Amino acid sequence: MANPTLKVDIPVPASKNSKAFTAALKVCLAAAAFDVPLQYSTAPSQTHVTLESPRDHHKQLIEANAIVRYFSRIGAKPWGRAGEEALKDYALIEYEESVLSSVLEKSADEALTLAESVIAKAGLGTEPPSPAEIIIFSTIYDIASTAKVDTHPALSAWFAKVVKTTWAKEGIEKVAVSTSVKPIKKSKGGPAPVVETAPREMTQKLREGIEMKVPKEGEKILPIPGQKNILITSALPYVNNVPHLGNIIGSVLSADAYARYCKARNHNTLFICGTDEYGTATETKALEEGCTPQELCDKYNILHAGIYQWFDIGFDYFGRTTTEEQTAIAQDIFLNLKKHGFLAEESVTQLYCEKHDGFLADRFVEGTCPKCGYDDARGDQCDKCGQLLDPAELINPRCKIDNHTPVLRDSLHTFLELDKLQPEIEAWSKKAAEEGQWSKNGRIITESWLKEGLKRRCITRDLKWGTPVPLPGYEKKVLYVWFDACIGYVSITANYTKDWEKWWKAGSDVKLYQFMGKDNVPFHTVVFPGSQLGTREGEWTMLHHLSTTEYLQYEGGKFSKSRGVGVFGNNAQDTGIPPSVWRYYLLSSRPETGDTQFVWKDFVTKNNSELLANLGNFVNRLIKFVNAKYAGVIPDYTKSMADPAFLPYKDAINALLLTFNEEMENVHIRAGLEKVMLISGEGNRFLQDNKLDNRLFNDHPEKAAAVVGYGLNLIYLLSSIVYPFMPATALSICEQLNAPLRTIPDTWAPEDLLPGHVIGKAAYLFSNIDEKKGEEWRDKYGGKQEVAAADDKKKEKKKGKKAAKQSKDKAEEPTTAEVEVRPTA
Ligand code: B3M
Ligand code: ZN
Repeated sequence: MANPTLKVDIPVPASKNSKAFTAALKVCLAAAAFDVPLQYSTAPSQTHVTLESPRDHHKQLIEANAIVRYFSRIGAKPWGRAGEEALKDYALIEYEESVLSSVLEKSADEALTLAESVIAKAGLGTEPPSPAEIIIFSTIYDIASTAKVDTHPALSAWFAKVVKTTWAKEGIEKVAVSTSVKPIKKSKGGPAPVVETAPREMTQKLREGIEMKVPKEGEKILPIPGQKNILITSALPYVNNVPHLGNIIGSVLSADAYARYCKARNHNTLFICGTDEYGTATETKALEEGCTPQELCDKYNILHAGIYQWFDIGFDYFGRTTTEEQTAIAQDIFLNLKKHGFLAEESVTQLYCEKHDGFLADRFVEGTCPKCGYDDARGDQCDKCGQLLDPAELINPRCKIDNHTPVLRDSLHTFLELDKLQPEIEAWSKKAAEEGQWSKNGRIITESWLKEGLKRRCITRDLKWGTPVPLPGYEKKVLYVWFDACIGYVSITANYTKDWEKWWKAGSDVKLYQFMGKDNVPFHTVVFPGSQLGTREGEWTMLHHLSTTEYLQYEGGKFSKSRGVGVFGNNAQDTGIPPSVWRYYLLSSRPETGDTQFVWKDFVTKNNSELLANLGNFVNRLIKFVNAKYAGVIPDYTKSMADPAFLPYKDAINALLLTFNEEMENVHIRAGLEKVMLISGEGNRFLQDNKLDNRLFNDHPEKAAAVVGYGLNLIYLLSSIVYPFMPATALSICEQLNAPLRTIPDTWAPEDLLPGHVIGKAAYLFSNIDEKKGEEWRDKYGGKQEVAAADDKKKEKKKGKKAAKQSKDKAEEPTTAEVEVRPTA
């Protein structure tokens, strides 16, 4: 797929040993290495590079290293590594930022020595190069090409090799042209300087007022009183998991499609998310990886952000829960709840391991089952007889961590008295579910909790890694992750803007849309709203629309990291299939009303016979025709415009557009996407029926012009309705039309791209995927299917028994190894 051209402003450095030159070099090299089409302009007054990226709501990047990393993901030749490799590379970049650059300012010799030691160790020399390689090369480019480097063998060998690569030659030439600073060594026989040639006058003639609004540089998105202000959140992913496709469609991707829809309607919209970082699971994983919980979170936060960026998820802000704002806001809510009498304290007896000095979560205790005598029963359940257990019942209990015999110990905990809040929660949720059109499963789960009767819930834990409890005597305790987690939305907003209260304490001026998998529902519809109501601060922004999904299954089974089944985070990018195709597949099989399946065969079919055959074909056919026959200039199409033969198409398109907007306003994303493809189908039908070809062009020029004007305007409409689902595709269409991203109208008429407007060159939106490739990927990511099936059966059986005993807790299977706290009887 063609990448849209990005605009970059390059500083005009005084000399090549200046920061401005290094920054410009980094960007030019990265553009060459990863094949990113750039439109360069010079910015003599600035010392940094400015990149405007229409892919992410015209966000501006001014940090050269950030731009290099960005290009490495979005280029036509991406470096595109994730996981360990990406982290290593990132560490190298950090080294360049924090050590190498500052040493260089003081002493060139010392910098060369440092670079020598780094380069000897770093696994550089990939094709395309890694972001770190480009960054380090640029930083030492000046000294390495002027000073004597023979005394640094690794460095000089590497440097000599890099300057000969095509990307380095191209980038160095480019920087010379763009900054007017002569390159240091002109490699013989290298490509001639790339000069920006304008093949044609790219005249734009557009109807006014159709452009999508974008926030100005550095401007924070804030609610505008009296306007439609939309706050969108997607469930905060646990920091210690690598997300799989099911997680991605379950929250972030669905929320992104809706956020992009709102933005394309010019609604004032803020979309936030971040990683959920506290809890035992993080502590345990950090132990496993031999680092501190904070280090673990830092690492995985980057990993998550990278995966979402690849999927073109356009968060306005992606934060995290381990921040000072989180502590301040969570503690404030906690203290307000206490002040108004909604917290109670109780002593709880739990198993405690004196050896490692900690309370034990149920599954961290093992022992002999009191029911059947099996000697390897877990604290919560016996694997042999299937009985649910209380860990205190185990005979000869032992700590799973160190085999020590735990003792019973009392611990004081705080409980949120949801029972007292029930009438208010019930009244609020009835109204909100109705007004906000909650998804069906969201309503059912909430109703079942309320019907059962709300019980007080323990909101403190004996753990280290969490928000401190602001009460004396709780020094060794923290807030329960699930009390904390939803507050994360608020604190993440507070990290985005100091005016966060405008979003969160705005009462009815803000409509809150929340996206999540169904297992997260009660915390968003009962526990968090209950906490908000209990603070007695009446102005809280509360949940308006709840969008929940069922599960996406993988080839008839479940995703499982440990068994290697399913497509996880970076696997998607390893296939080389662009993000838009993944987004299309996932959104068109979004588990909106029931579980759906990821099936490789369908994936290939949808690409080939829907995207390529329908949308791709329509756009490509017409744009090629206009380039070939009209030199890209839109003819005067107005003369035959009133042709009554055209009317039925316009009516059909407008009828579809109306339902499209209705579906999307109600967050029926799958149905919305279906309408997009139907509208594109109308476009194909229109071209077909009107026989746009050489004959028409020669014999009936007026009609041909009308068909062209009509069709191109329909393509422009399509760019806007495609945008929520496939933003990169929308941008490519706009690039080909030489027009900016536009808003989604209520009704459509062919009057936005005007006669005389010049379109750009045609580029393929999609390409065919060989069916054999699909089979290969299925084999590769399928895991050991037989084992998986057997495993699943076993689990199902267990689950059945468990479910019988605690049916109500089903929606709340603890995902982290929390200490389940029960008050003493
Ligand atoms: N981290 C669970 C999950 O990742 C949890 C969501 C929190 S939302 C505030 O599914
Ligand atoms: Zn122990």
